[in-house]
Amino acid sequence: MAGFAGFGAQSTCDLLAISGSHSSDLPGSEVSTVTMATPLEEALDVMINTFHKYSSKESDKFKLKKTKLKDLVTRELPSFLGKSSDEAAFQKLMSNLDSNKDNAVDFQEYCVFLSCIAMTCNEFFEGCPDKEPRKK
Ligand SMILES: [Ca+2]
Repeated sequence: MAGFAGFGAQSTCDLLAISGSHSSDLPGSEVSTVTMATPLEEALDVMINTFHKYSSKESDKFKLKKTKLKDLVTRELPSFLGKSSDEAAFQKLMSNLDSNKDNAVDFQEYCVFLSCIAMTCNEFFEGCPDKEPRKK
């Protein structure tokens, strides 16, 4: 992926080479396999790009201030927010995420946030294996 920060084309090729010969059974598919990201790689790309989409509007491009975090959660994670979009609940979320108390959410704190959501979703769906793991 073009926007995959830190993952140059060369290192992506190396990773694919390490992962074995899964493309060899499809003749002529080597080029597309190298350039095409897997769903997980795409998910990571989306995680990174979503952060920068909002952080790039700030004076510090590597942090999300409270208003931008609120924009991100409201627009990108609407099912997480649900109907509890009151200010107090959001202030609590912000204070929980801001582990170093600098009044901003940096990329590391954002990753912890997404990991927590992923773990919560995983625990939720462990109890109902027949359900489609798409919606809460
Ligand atoms: Ca912080």
